[in-house]
Amino acid sequence: EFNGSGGVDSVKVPAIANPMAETASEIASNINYHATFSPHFSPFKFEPEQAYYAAADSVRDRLLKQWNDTYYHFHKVDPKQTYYLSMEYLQGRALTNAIGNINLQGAYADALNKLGHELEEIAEQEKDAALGNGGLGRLASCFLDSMATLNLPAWGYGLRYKYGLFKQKITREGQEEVAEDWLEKFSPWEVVRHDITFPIRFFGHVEIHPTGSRKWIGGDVLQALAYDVPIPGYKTTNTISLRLWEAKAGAEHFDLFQFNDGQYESAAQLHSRAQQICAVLYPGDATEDGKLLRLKQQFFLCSASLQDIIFRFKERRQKNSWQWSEFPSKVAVQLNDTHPTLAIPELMRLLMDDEGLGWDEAWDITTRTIAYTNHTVLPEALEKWSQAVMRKLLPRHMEIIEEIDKRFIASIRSTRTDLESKLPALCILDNSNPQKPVVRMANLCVVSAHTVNGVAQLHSDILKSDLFADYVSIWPTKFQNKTNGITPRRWLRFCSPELSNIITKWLKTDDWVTNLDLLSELRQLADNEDLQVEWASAKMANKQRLAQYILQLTGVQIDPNSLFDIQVKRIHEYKRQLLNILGAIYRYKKLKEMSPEERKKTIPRTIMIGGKAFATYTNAKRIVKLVCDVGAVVNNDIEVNKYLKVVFVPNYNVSVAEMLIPGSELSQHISTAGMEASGTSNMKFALNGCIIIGTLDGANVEIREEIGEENFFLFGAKADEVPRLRKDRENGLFKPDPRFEEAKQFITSGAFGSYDYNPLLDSLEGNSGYGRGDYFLVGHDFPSYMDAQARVDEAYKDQKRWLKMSILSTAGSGKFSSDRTIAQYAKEIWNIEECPVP
Ligand code: GL9
Repeated sequence: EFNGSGGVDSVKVPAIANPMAETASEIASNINYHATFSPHFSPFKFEPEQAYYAAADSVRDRLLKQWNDTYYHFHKVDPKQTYYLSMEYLQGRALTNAIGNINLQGAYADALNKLGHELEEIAEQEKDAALGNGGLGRLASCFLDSMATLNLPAWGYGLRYKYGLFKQKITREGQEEVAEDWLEKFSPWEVVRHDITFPIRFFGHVEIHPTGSRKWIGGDVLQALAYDVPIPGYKTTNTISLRLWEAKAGAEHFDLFQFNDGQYESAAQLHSRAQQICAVLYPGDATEDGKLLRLKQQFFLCSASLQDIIFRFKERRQKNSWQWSEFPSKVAVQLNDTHPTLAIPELMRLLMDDEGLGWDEAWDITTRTIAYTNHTVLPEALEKWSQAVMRKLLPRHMEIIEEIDKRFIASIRSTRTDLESKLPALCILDNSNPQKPVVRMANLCVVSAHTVNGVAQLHSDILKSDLFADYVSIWPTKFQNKTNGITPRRWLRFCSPELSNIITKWLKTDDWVTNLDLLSELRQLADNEDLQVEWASAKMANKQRLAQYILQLTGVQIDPNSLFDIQVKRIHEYKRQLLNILGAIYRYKKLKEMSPEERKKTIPRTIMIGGKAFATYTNAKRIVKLVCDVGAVVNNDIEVNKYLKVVFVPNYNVSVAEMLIPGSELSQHISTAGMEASGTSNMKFALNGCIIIGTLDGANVEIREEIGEENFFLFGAKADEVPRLRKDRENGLFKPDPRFEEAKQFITSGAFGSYDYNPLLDSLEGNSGYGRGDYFLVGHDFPSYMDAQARVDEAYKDQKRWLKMSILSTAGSGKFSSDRTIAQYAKEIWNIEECPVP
C-alpha cells in the first residue's frame, strides 16, 4: 500500500489549517494538513486522486469562511433576496473555477508542484457534477456564478440527485447509458446542514375545520435535509450558496419489530421511498410510477425551499415587526421553467393554512413574489400533469389550483367578455379529454407570476405573438425578454488561458472578465498583424490540445491543420444533427468522385459531433449511430481521410465542452428556425473566436447582429416562413434538391454499413405529421446549408480574413455575458441590489 510518490515529506504538516492562506507554501501546508487530518484514504498514498481531494478540502475551507461572512452580512443588512428554483444545475467541475475565482491559480499551481503534482492533472481527477440535462441546467449554473460575482443577495435551490445525467458509452449498437455516480466517493464541495430540515408530506387528505380553515394531514411525511455548495464570486469575497435538498425518513419510520421478524423490506419502506426521490435526475416518465416520482421530486424541491424561505423571513419579521404584506419586498422567487410551478400553490398553502392568512392576502403576496421563465415552445416540453395523480399526491394543492382557475375564469368573464371563446385555452385546468383531465403548468405560471420572460428576443417575441398571445392582451406589461448569457470566467478566462492572456495583453487590462463589453475594443485591432499572429498561435495550441484529447478518447488521429468544425448539444431532431451529417456524407461522396489533384485543392475538414440522446428517443439514437458509422467509413478511407474526418465525441459534458470550444473554428447552430429558444453554446463558441454557421433562430439572431452579418454564415428558412413551408410540404409542393436526394441514397446504398436507417430517413419523407413529412425542414434547408458550407471553405482559404472574423467574433460577444443577463433580472424582475461584504 505504501507509495512514497508525491512530495508530502518535504512539506511540514501544520497543526491547523489556515483558510485564508495566499502563498504557495502556506497552501502546500494546508493541502498537507488535509491529506493527513481529513484522511479519506490510507495515509501513505499521495497520488493525484488524494492530492485532488486534499486540495479541494483546502479550497473549501476558504469558501466556507467567505460563505459565513457573506451570509452574516446579508443577515445584518437584510436586503431583499432572490431565490432561484431549478430542478437542474450543470455545475461541471469546481476546482479550477473556485481557484480562479478566488484568484489563486498561481499559488495553487506552485503549492501542488512542491507536493510533486501538476494542477491541471489534479483538476482532471474531479468528476463532473451533472445535475442537469443541457442548456437549461447549465444556464442555472452560469447564473449562480454571475449572482455571486455581482455581489447579489441570492440563493440557488435544487435537488441533490445521487445519479446525475447518465454517462454515454458508444458501442457497436450506438449509444449506451451507464449510471454516473458522481458521489461515489464523496463531493468535497458540499456541506451537510444537519440543523436544516423540513417535513415534506405526500398523499393524505384535507381536513376542514368548523371555522372553514383547511389543513392537509395524514399520508407520508419525509424530511428534506439541506446540503450547501458554496459558490464563490470572481474577485470578490462574496460567496453564495447552492442549497440542494436530500430526502430522508426518520428513525421512527424504521419498524424494528418487523425487521426482527425478518420482514426486511417492509420494515424500511418509507426509507426506501425517501431514497427514490433524489435517486436520479429525470426519472423515465413513460410509466405512471415514473410520472408520480417526477411530480414528487418537483414538490419536494418547492416545499423544502419555500419552508426555508419563510423560516428565514419569520426569523427577521419578529425583530423588525414586519407585516406579511412585506414578504414580496424581501423575497423574489424565480421559477426556472415550469418544473418548480408547485411553488405557487405551496406558497399559497403555507400562507393560508400555516400562517392563517386569507385568500386575497395570500394571493397578493404569491403573485408579487413569483416570476417565471419559459425556456421552450416545443409542445412536448410544456408540462401537463394528470389532475387525478395530482389530487392523490397533493390534495390540498389541487384544491388551491382549482380555486385559482375558478377566480381567473370569473375575472375574465366579468372584465373581458371578448375572450370568452379563448377561455378553454387560457384556463389552467384542461378537461377537454374527459378520460384524462390535466393541469397546464405553463398556464398556472402565466396566471400567477408577476413577470413572464423568454430567453432570447426572437423567443420572447414568439411567446407574445403565439404561445401566450391572448394573455398579453390581459396583462400587457407582464411579458419581458431576458436574453441568456454565459459566464466569461469558465467559458473563456479559465478554459482558454492562452487566448485570455492575449486579450488581456492587448486590452492592457483584465477588466473584461467582469465587464465583457470591453471586448469590443478588439474590433479596431482585428486587422493588426501582430495580434493576428498571436491569436492564430493560441488557436493552434488549443487545437493541438483538442487533437490529443480526441486521439486518447477515440483513437482517431485528427489533423490540427484542418478546419475544426464542431456541433455539440443534446441530440434532437429540431437541432438537426441529421442536416450536419447529411452534409458530411455529401462532402465525402464528392471527395470520392474527385481526382487526387482536385482533392488537394479542397479545405481539409474535421467534423466533430457530440451530445447525448434521451434514453428512449429512438430517432435521436439512430442519429448517433449514423454519425459513428459514417466516421468509421470516412476515417478509414485512405483515399480521402486526409481531407475529411468525422468524429463522434462520446459523453459530451461540461468538462468536454471546456476542451472542445477553445479548439473550435466553425460551430454549427442549425436548428429549424423558431424552435431553439436561445441556445447558449453558440455564445460560448463565438466568445472563443469560433465562427458560427447557423439559422436565424434563438440567440443566433442577436449574436449575428452583434458580430456583424459578414462574420456569420447564415442559411435556412426564417421562423415566420416555417408554417407556410410545412403547409407547402403537406400539399406536395416540396421539390427536393438533387444533392439532398444523393446524400440520402448514399446511405440506403449501404455505404455506411447494413444498419437499418430507413426509420430515420422515413422521418424526412411523406407529407405530413410531427416526426414525418420532414417536420424539421431538413430537406428545405439542405441546399442553402450546402451553399453556406461552400462559403465557409472559401473564407477559410484566406487565413487573414478568417482570423479577422475570429477576432471580431470575440469582440462582438460582450452582450452575452451572464453578468449582463443577471443584472437585468435583478433590476427589471427581482428588484434587488448588490450587497458586497465590506
Ligand atoms: C432550453 C432551450 O431549448 C435552449 O434553447 C435554451 O438556451 C436553454 C436555456 O434557456 O433552455 N430549454 C430546455 O428545455 N432545454 C434547453 O436547453 N433543455 C435542456 O436543458 C435539456
